[in-house]
This record gives sequence, C-alpha cells and structure tokens, in this order.
Amino acid sequence: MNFSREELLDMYSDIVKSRVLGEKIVEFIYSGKIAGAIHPCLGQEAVSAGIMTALKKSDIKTHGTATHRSQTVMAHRVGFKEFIAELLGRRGGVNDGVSGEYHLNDLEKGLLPATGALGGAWGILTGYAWALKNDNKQNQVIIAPYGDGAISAGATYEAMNIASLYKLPILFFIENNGIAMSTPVSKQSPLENLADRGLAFNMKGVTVDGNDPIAVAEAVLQGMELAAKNEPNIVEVKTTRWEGHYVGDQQQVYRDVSFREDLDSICPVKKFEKKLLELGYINDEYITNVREEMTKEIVGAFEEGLSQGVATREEVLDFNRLYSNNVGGEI
Ligand SMILES: Cc1ncc(C[n+]2csc(CCOP(=O)(O)OP(=O)(O)O)c2C)c(N)n1
Repeated sequence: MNFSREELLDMYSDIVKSRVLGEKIVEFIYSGKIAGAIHPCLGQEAVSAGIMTALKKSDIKTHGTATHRSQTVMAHRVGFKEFIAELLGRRGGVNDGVSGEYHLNDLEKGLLPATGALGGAWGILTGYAWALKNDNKQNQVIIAPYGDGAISAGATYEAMNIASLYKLPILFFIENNGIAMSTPVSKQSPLENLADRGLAFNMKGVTVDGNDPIAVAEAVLQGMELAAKNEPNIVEVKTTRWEGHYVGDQQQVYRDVSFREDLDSICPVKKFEKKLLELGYINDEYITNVREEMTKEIVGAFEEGLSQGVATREEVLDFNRLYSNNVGGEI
C-alpha cells in the first residue's frame, strides 16, 4: 500500500503529537492537575499514529473504543481540546468533565464507551457489530482494541466465536506491549503471535511491527476492508511499554528495565524520523518545528481546559448521565 508524501508527513505529526500528549499527561499528573490513574502511552506512539492514519485514509466509517494506552486515538476521535478538558475534569470536556479518561465517549464521533472490567468490551462491541449488520449499515465497521492481557479474559473467546459464526463487521485489534500490569505475555500465553488465536475461530489474523506506523496503518486498513465485507479478523501489533503500568508504578520491582538504558534504539518516533530523513522528506529544522507546533497545540489545550469550570457534585452524581434512559424516562 502506498502512502503519499503528505500522508507520511501527517503520520509524522501524529506520532509526535502522541509522544507530546503522553509526556504532558505524565507532567500534569505529577503536578496534581489530572486526578486518577492514567496509563502512559510512551513507547507505543506508532500504534496510535497508525490507527489515526487508517481512520483518515479510509472511507469506511468506524466506531470503536481505544485501549487505555491509546489516548491519542481517543483525542483524535473526539477532538484534542475536548479530550484534554475531560482529563482535567472540566466543563469543556467531551462529557462535561464527568467521565474521565477511559470511559469518555461520543457516539456521534464513533468513540464508544469502554468498560473498566477488561475482557468484557469485546462482547459488547461484537453486539454493536451485530447491530450494524442487522440494520444493514453498509461500509461501517467496529474496531475492538485490547491489550495482550485483556484478550486472555474468557469473554473475548466468546466474542470472537460469535463474530466469526455470524460474519460480523468487526476488527479485533490487539495492542501487544509485551506485558499486562506485571505479567509478561510469555507467562500468560503459549503463542508467539496472539493473532493466531483467530485460527480457532476460522478468522484471519496478522501480526505486524507496532513500532512502525506504516505497518500499523496498512494492517488496520486491510483489517477494516475485510471487516466491511463481513469478514471479522484480528490485527496484532507488537510494541513495548516503556513506563510502569500507570503513572507512578515502580515497574523495576517486577520487570527487568535495562532496555530503558538505550530508549533511542527502540524509539518509534526516532525510527520513523530516520525513515523520513532518508527519504529526504524532513530535515532537522522540520523535526524541531513539528515538535514545537505539537507542543503548542497540546499545551494550549491544557491551558484552555484549566481555564474552565468543573462540574458540580450533583452533575457528577447524576444517574441519568451514568445510565442510559433511552428505554424511557428518568432513572
Ligand atoms: C477483569 C479485570 N481484571 C483486572 C483488571 C485490572 N487491570 C487493569 S489494566 C490491566 C492490565 C491489562 O493489560 P493489557 O491488556 O496487556 O494492557 P496494557 O495495560 O498492557 O496496555 C489489569 C490487569 C481489570 N481492569 N479488569
């Protein structure tokens, strides 16, 4: 698959944006401006950039969640200002600051709500895919992402089985960063490639380099096309979690962190920069400018968010925000 120069440069902006967003989230947590546990995306930016490229390039409409490490994908779907204001618990947030990071959603913009209990969402998302098929919605698919740990929950097997049996328009996306909290993949699965789990359900699966945004974008685009033809399938991307499970987690207690001594050698941003430098598409000045531009945009969004008010206690505890009342009336 070919990506134009403009598309590759846009992909570069997205990978840098993801890095800056990750760094700023960590900074704002430590300064006490963001409350709650957030799972840093540092080291996994190529995954978000690849997904964003696929969403922009394809004319297939997608609905889905994002993993708790793909904050940039959530922000891309709902708007960076709205996402950041939500992180800060402010009124301009996508859910008026009452839902926080992982559960924020905007159904119109295709960001479905994620469940805190990992594993269950693939069942729910398979239900969404079933609804798309039932309602004869053409050219629309569900993207169901999870980490390597979450996909070992039993409900994910039922979801894959039903999706395959009923030929549903869904792409199961596995963001394999090698570790689930403190459990490495090798201690929870006998498989080399988790996409091979699809074999049990007669479903196609591919595994690609999750540190290469082009490989991720290509795999997602192909997966979306298959899903749009009612061929559910799996895309697994392999990457590395650089930080602890959440900001503040002392990962050296349970994990060999010697890889951190030379992060540049595994850095997806640097790797992609090298490629674009070789192609002659960017130079050092371009790199500096993009970093500055992305920092300005992200920091600007944080400042704007901080200037807004916060929801009242009553609004936060409003059950009609927490539960759907589509079936009729107030709860
Ligand atoms: C059913 C359930 N069990 C445990 C947890 C606690 N938990 C939150 S994130 C996480 C690790 C998930 O690992 P993975 O799916 O590999 O994603 P990663 O954090 O590595 O991106 C766990 C165990 C949970 N949220 N739900």
